[in-house]
Amino acid sequence: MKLYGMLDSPYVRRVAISLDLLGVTFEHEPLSVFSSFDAFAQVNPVVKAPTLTLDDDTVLMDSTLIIDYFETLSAPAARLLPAQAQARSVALRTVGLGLAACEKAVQVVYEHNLRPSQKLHQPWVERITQQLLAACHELENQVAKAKPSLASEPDQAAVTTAVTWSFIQLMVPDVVKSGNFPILHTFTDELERTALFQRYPIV
Ligand SMILES: N[C@@H](CCC(=O)N[C@@H](CS)C(=O)NCC(=O)O)C(=O)O
Repeated sequence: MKLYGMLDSPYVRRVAISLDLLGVTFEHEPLSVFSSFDAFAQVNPVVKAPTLTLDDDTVLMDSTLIIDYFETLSAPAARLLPAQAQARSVALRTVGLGLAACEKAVQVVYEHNLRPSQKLHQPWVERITQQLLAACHELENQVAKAKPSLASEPDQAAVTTAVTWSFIQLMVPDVVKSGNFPILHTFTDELERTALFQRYPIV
């Protein structure tokens, strides 16, 4: 089983950390969807990171779907999302906010790094920046209220929150200022110090 994609992708990183937590053994191939487009296309013609190839050569993509597959294979007690409906809705809201924040941060990065500056569409930049900041504020409030598990075995809400925040601070620290999000900062700092997170460094 092989996980393709760079760990500076929050989607790849949340899969790697989740699989580790679930006790799944996998190989990691840090292939870039940009600098190794052709090599990536040999594995998955859609060129999306993360891509995960199963032992029977099935090619999976999309972090949530990959994690879902391995959650299904795991014993209920080992799963990273709670089974109980109310606790699950809280965790899913946290994960949803994290993923939305990642998506908007990726759009901001692509807008500035991939599009020629004379073709930048300012109203779109403003829209995605507003959405990114809204997702971060909602996530800050959500983590304050819901306190995803920070124990030695973090849950999916905790993993996605910390991976999201580290990615945002790496890629768009001038847009999302750390000082305005003290809870996310402290929460992530704690998880980034763990051996688990350090096995999958963002850079
Ligand atoms: N919803 C997807 C998003 C994955 C995604 O957009 N990954 C980026 C890398 S961070 C990618 O593949 N970019 C190349 C592209 O979209 O063409 C997931 O959760 O896996």
